[in-house]
Amino acid sequence: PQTIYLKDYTPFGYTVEEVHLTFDLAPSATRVTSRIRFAPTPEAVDKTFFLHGENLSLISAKIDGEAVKPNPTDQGLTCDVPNVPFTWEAEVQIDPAANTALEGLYQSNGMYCTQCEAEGFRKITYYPDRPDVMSVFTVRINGPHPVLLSNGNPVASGDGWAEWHDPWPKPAYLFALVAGELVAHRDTFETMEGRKVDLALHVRAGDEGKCAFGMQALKDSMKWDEDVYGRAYDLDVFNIVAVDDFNMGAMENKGLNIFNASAVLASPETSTDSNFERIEAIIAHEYFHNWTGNRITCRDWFQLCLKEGLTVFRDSQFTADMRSEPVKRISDVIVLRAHQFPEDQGPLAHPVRPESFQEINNFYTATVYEKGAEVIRMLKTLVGDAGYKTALDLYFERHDGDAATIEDWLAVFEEATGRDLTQFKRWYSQAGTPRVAVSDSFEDGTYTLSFAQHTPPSSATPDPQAQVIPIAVGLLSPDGDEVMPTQILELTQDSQSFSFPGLSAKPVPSILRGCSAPVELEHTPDNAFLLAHDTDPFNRWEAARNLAKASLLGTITGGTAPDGGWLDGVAGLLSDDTLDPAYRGYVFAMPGQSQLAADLHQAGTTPDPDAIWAASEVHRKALADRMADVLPDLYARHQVDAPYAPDAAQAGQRALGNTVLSLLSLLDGGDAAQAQFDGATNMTQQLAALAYLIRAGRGDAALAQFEAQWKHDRLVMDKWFGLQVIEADPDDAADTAKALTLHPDFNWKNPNRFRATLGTFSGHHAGFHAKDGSGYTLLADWLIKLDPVNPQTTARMCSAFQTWRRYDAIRQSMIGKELERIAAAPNLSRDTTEMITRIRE
Ligand code: B3K
Ligand code: ZN
Repeated sequence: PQTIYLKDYTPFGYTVEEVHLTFDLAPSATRVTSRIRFAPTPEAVDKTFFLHGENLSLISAKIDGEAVKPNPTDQGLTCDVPNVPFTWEAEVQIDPAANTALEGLYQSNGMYCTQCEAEGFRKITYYPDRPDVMSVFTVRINGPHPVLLSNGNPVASGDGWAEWHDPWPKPAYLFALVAGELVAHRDTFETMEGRKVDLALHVRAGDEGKCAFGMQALKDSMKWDEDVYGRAYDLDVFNIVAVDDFNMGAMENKGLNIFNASAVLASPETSTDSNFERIEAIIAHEYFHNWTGNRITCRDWFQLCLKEGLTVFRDSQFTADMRSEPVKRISDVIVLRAHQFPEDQGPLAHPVRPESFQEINNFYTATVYEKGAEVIRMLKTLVGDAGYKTALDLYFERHDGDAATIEDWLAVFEEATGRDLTQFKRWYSQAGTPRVAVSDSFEDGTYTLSFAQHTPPSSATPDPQAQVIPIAVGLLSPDGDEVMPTQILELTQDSQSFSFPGLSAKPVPSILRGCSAPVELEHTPDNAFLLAHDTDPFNRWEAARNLAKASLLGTITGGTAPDGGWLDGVAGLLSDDTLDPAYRGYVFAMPGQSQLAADLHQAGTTPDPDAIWAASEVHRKALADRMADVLPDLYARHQVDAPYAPDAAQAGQRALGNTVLSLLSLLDGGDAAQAQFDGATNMTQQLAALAYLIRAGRGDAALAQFEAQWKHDRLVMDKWFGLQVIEADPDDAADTAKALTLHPDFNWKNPNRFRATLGTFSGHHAGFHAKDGSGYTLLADWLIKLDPVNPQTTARMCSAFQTWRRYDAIRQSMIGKELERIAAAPNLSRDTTEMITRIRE
């Protein structure tokens, strides 16, 4: 496959003045007619008229009404064209029914929908399918479907047809079309500019009862973007469509967002509190793209973080405002460490702005999204809230309507704040997680903190240079009072010291408060002290986590018993009713098993997945024993009597209640869990209870009952598939997953069901890494089977193997063989080929 480089960027030699598309829908023979007005750019260096096109049958092509014969190339066509503005017309035929890759125009349960980002529009018609080509689209859809939707505003419609016009110039990746038998949940919103917007959520009949929450989340997002960023919506309608078959969460097509049903449909009976929170965040994310992504888009796909990092940052601010800021920060950092750090520290490492790729779909990564958001968070910390606001206003003012770059983004910050961001830009160009070593001293009333930064070299960044690292630090006196509130120290050198005079005793530092930078600290803080006294909720949680980690690592490597300091500290916090229940739930949560494997590897020890599993179990049990007396009361006090609401307050109660129930279940053999299962009136209670029953070895009856109750509901059945896998014992996990793939409802072509089963399995650390290699073989078998059908979902799941070099020689050799077997599969997709090649490097 061909490698594309950032340095090779050249503009297209033509502008597209307008685009008219007509769709005559038919499952296996849809006709797409395009009429596109092109004008050569006088200053263009490259005058080649090249249009992308993939899997298209060209029926006819004309220029200014005259038939032409274009020259096919392997990725599209070229054609001789006049050196003045001209009209290109083409008719192509495509086969949506055969499109299992779910990219371009495809069918999902009889309904037509599209997914064009990143390069799917070329599967719909011939077009310069690149984000820097922006144009105004008018679309006519002919088809016997009650609902016919495209981008922009409705122009006119009749029986069997509809016409849409989108006045905002957009790149082709934001094109969307939906046709089908759908029912609408409607509402309206009035913008701060006084524009009345008709909102609709289109779903399959039967799902009407799952729309209200998503609609509210949309209205909250629209209001929030006005209040916080001053950005109003800009069309007469905003449509959201839920589809069952979708490769990711959702897509921000202009005026017509398309959502994986799992990312929008919610009801108390079928969705957990975490589902509700995730749905709210994804609706916000896609809505926020209207300004950060659509009005200002990316010049080329290397700039993906320009829209994704910023939009993730914006949706995290939104969630923090809607719910709890510290809890949101903690959960974001858990995700960052679990997904982005391993990527940044393994063979898939790449900068936030990559410099080359073979298949761009492989770069919708935790690095581009989550580290991309962290970089913006640091930028805001460094320039301050006011500086950030001025810079963002300038960004919107200057670049509205543009296809922009990271250089453009940083330039507005430099101009708005006067700050030189030359060194800061390394966050966009260097791969790897910086490591920061900390030491300190105290003399004559002056406390000195010294930092040394070091980023391990990688093939993506062989020679990393010092980064600008904002380190939020507070100081506590030995008796636990805060003697210095949070200050931001800017670490810019390889090593650097900061002094704090005028102290009467050596203070206890609280470092990297709020996780102020995506780095790893090399530092042994006084965790028990910080757990008791830190004023920063993030670092207090971090202290509990550090204690748990040290205790677990002690058990894994030295067989020591769970640390009494950790047990006391956590038990104390769990019972402290002055603290937010959701926060307490997080304080209890222990580091994940693959996180422990990463820590062991970092410390130079080969991780043993079975030992990690066993130590985690021992710790859970020790905590349950330690708290045995208080658990029943704690459980009773965190039951919600009020009618179900998916808000943060109730969700926090249930989260803590369920945490307590998980401990109780280790002591009562699952009786309390059975009672909760039997009496559950919402999915949060039902699913948690089911999990603990499975763990207690008495899940069979409940699983059967759950299946009978929810057979008709795909999204709930995804949970049923996933839960059995994730709650299986390590030696059963592969067999459980395998047995589920034989279940009549295992539709492997549906990405949600495939991920619920095989994706969940690859996240079962000890099960996936079972000694006999059965887990590796199972996953490889299924990836080989899925690749010809759906390359994108296959390629994404290959990352389960990215940490393979951490493990022992026998496991490495077993994984190596599976990777080789995947690589050797005939006609392996470009997507999977690139992933496997990079992982094997
Ligand atoms: N922009 C889309 C992701 C498209 C992924 C293409 N493989 C969703 C989002 O980030 O909002
Ligand atoms: Zn996005």
